Amino acid sequence: MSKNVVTYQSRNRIGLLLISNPPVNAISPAVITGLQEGLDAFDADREAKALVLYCEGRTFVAGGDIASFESPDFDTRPFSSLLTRLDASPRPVLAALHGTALGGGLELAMACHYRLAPPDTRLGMPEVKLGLLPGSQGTQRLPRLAGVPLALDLISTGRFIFAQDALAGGVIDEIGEGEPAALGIAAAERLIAANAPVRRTSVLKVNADDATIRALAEASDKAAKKPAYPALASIVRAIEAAVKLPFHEGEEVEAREFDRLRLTSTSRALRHLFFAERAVTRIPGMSPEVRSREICSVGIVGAGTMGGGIAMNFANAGIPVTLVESSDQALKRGLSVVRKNYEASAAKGKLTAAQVEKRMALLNGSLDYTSLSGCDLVIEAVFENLQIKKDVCARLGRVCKPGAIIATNTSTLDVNVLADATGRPLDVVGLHFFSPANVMRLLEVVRGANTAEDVLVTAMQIARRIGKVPVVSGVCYGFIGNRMFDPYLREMDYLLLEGAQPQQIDRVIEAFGMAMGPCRVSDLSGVDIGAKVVTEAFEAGQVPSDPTYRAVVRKLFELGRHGQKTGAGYYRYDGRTPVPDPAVAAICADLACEHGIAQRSDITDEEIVQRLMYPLINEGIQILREGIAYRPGDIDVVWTAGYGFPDHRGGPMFMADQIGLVELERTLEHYGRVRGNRFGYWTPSNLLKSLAASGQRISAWTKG
Ligand code: 3H9
Repeated sequence: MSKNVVTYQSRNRIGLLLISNPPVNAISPAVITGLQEGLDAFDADREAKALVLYCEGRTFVAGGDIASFESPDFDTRPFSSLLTRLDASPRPVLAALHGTALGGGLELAMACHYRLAPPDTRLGMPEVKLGLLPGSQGTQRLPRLAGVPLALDLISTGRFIFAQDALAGGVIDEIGEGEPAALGIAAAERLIAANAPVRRTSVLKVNADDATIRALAEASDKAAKKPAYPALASIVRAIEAAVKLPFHEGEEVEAREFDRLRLTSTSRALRHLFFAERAVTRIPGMSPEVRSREICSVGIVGAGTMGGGIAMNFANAGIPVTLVESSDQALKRGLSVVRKNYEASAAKGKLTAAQVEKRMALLNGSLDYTSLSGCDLVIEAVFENLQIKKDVCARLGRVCKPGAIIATNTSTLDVNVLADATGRPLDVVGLHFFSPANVMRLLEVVRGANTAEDVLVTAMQIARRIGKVPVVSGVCYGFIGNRMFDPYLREMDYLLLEGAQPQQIDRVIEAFGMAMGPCRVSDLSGVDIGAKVVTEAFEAGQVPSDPTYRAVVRKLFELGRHGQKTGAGYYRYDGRTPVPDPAVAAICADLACEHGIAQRSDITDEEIVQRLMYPLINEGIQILREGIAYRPGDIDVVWTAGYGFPDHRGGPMFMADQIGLVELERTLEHYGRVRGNRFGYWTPSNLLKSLAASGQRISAWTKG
């Protein structure tokens, strides 16, 4: 048997087939071979009256091995044939699940005749999140067991359900407590005693009632609205085949759809992000011996929108938080906003009233810094001003206990300067939360020049504990995300000066796939905030002395058009609805005239995408070169988890390879020629040039 990833043994007339393929028992070629050999052994074992299939370790099979999908000759058919063989077994086969049974794992379980699981087992078909559909009979078996509406729901959303819901939906047969082997053996003994028959999913008929027809029509409509995710339409076609065709013909439809989807850029992009999100916590050069510090309590300075949102993350994870404010009024206001947020979740049925109270009880307000002296981690989330933050950091340096971690939530200031202000820079790290901090998944963990290794490791672990996707950034202006955002916004303003309309730019960028166009984003986050950042960057010499740089945002601010909050910015607002405003075109025309910029009417959709995206990508490549980000995938995670970048494009670095580095360099140089390059905006990064020249890909790049 191959490498013992699968073993067969017989005990008291029951065959036991065990999969041991850590970490998640994914189906690899070795597992398939092992299962085939295990079934051979069961076939030869005439004493055995039933077979129990189960897994070692933390979970049942969590799916096909995603890495193997990259192989040019990957094929689902060997695994499907194995499932056909299991289904056809003349003696009962039981799957004893635990942990998670996902994708190919659930397909394996459904090919068995009986399925049992402890109550905390989670089941699902998450292939759609990889731009795929279940490729080994899942689209044919699940509708037969659970009906089309539930099967469509699970397969097209990829959501997981607990064992109780799986039992109610007909996906499993029994819930039991205990180790998988013991659970399976006990159930097998009962079946043998009752002389229970085999039950083949493949022979079940799919219920083609009105609910089925309605569910298929609705799923088809939804799929048509999301052409960037072709798996949705494939899923409908495969489930329709389950309704209309015999099992094996439906299986062929499914296999063809899987083969096609596997090669799409959407699936490649989503698979890339799956591994990139898991790679982010690996810190190059960090010894596995480095132990994290224990975090049992957290302090937060500042109970404003940011501080309150940050506090919610920790309360949600059951960690007590001390919130410090400078006035009783600010503290009360902050805590009442948090309560309102929780109550809004309760009103939507996402939390019970008891959970709201439990979380609120974990939040303690104080006006006194000394109440932070017992906290293991203290995060400052005060106003973004260097002197204010330095003062707060200095106080924290004095008041926090030895070994406590001090974190700054700055988005633009120098973490090294703030670290020095504490007098104990080893204990300091940047934790850049994104707004709304209780919702956004991304957390930039900023590693200062002196951040201790165990502080960094602890920051990454605590981030995971509160459900964030942490990405390490070095210290630079704007860190990874905002530094790349800068050229994107810069070109937005230039295009407006050149005659593009906000609604045109937003339409094109939203069609590209960004969650929201840059003009709407600017209005939502506040033109005043944007203008302040630009003005400060000018004063600090962080941007070139270009008088036209972000001239539009500065002008709108000057005119009191601060965005949605003042009813006007890049748009005029009818409530929260942006309405195109001719006044903006007039403001831009005046500005263009003032700066001697010729307006034109030939700005194409393609130019908008290239002007906004290509300099952003170029900046990302430069960030890699400088070592601010460890890996190209880290940048992709920052943008997809924090900036609404379309996941089906895999992130800016993945996209660079899709464009082609030679083409990217050529296009940057083209705009440098036609738009002028006095300030170096269009100069390709040296790393881009060298990779393009040597025919390499950016996503395969590692710092040498
Ligand atoms: C499929 O099944 C297609 C079939 O229909 C047809 C073909 C047979 N493959 O997430 P974690 C690794 S498509 C390869 O950090 P957790 C992961 O990279 C598949 N590797 O742990 C990580 O490695 P590392 C459908 C996998 O406890 C380690 O395991 N199934 C796979 O937070 C731990 O992962 C899915 O899409 C895999 N399938 O969460 C399920 N899964 O330590 C995807 C995990 O080197 N997996 N790894 O970074 C998950 O949702 C979560 O991993 C799971 C555990 C919930 C299982």
